[in-house]
Amino acid sequence: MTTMQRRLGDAPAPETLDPEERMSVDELRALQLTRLQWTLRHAYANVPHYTRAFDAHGVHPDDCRELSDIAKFPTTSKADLRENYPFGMLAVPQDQVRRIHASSGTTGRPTVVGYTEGDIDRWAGLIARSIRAAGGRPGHKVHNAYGYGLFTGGLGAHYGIEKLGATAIPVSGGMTPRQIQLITDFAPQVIMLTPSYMLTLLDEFARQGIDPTSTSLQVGIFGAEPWTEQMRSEIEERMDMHAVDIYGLSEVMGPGVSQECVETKDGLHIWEDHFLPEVVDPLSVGSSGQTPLADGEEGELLFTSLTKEALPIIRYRTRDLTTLLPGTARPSMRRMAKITGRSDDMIILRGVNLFPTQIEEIVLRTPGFAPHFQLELTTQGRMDALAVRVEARSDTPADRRVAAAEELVRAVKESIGVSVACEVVDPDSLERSVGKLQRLLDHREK
Ligand code: DLL
Repeated sequence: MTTMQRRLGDAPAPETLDPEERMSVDELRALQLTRLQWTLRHAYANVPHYTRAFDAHGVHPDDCRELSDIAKFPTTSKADLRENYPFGMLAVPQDQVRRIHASSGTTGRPTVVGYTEGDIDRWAGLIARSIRAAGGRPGHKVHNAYGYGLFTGGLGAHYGIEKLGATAIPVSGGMTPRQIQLITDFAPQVIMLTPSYMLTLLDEFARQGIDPTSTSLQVGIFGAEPWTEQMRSEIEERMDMHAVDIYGLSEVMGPGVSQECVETKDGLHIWEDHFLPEVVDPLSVGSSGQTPLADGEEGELLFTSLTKEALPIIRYRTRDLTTLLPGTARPSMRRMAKITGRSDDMIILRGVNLFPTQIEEIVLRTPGFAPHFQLELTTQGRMDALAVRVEARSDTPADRRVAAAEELVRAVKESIGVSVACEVVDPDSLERSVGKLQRLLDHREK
């Protein structure tokens, strides 16, 4: 089959892949080691924070002789970036920094990241690789509804769309009615946005009386927040398009650290030529002698950048929980399973650990429920209580609402092992997302 005959949803022709995507495991590991040794030396020589942290830990870049030596080095956390606010983590003079991004900073100082010209070029290359893995091709039109600005989603995706040789439609988030008009009029093949904002767009299609399966869209590239297999089915069926996962975080680069391949949809291939992943027991991090977990065990994901000039990052604690798996569609690059959640988002309810994604799975498989729900934690007596507030679909009769609520409570008890309350609310009554959705309301007495 020639490249031209390939449909969206097929694997890209092997000759269109980057050479690194086709490396053998041995070639890739050798490249990683050279790049890791460079990164450690670069960080130690140019960032006072790393000089101090390595010295305090009794390690030196020369101690890295093989990839597993990474475990000897100290981890880096969001707090380290905050303490060095705004530019203390930069490893190059400011006049070499071409762009700044920052996290929203809702819980304190924002974390600031910087990029050299080379960093921006490599980032664009990884987004282009990610879109190609998702099924996008040169010549396609890509509707980019990730927010533009300090958030890495919009501009990060934008430069990669152009680098692929596709056409960027830089819509950003918001102005929802107009998003539908632009999709209808410009006829893009690919859309990039958060999964929760896709649900908002689906509501808007219905409001405008447009059948969402009638659009030109064939692939959606969803990330920036956790989403489940059940959500994939919901979106794929209602939009009649492929839905694949893209992952990344500003401290490590932005979107495009890992990407799911459309032909397998079996987790995200980590672009290991640029990032070295580890999964560790979240409770052991920081203690002495802590070692990475074996591939296949769930824990906290850490990343070390291998090519970043402006902001090299060593063993960054993402707080995201996942499992490392062997490569499939790109055999030498390991995959990460879909993120279960952030350790910060874990709810400990009367001693039982629970993630919002577990509730999402149950909501979406319960007939009568729309995919819109909210979680509210309160204090009742001296105990924490969790209420799941979920919207009924517009065609759900009243008696089905009651039965659906009972089913959800039973399913949560059976699969997670804890009692929750369920309140079914009218269609369109919960707040909608335009970007990352905050599902959890914490109203516990402090
Ligand atoms: O969310 C970068 C991004 C933009 C990724 C667009 C994908 C698409 P931050 O704002 O720094 O960066 O937030 C990073 O978002 O640590 C995860 O907790 C979460 N996250 C990102 N992608 C996924 C995903 C961007 N595919 C934080 N699945 C990360 C689950 C994700 N969580």
